[in-house]
Amino acid sequence: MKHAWILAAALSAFLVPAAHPARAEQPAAAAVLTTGEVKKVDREAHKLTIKHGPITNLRMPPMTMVFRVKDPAMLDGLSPGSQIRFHAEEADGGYLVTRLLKGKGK
Ligand SMILES: [Cu+2]
Repeated sequence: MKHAWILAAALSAFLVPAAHPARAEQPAAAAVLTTGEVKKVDREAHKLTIKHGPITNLRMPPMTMVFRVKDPAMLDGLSPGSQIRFHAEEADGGYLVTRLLKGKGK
């Protein structure tokens, strides 16, 4: 009986810290925002050309490239020269902006 209690205590001490990092990493990756400047807005094709900074979650260096946007409403109020922060993911052999905020941030 005493042995079972010690085993349970040892197990819970081992499991609790191990569960922690996995829980913390998930939302962090989706929250990565990259700064960029809009170069071109294509409302018909739902595409944006962005001169972007390093995209850590995609391991991509700074460059100017075309992204598709998840929601065409993301293009509202954007024009060449707009400063944005965005999150992009790899999708369908291209890159998709899944979140977009206007402005440079702080
Ligand atoms: Cu790029």
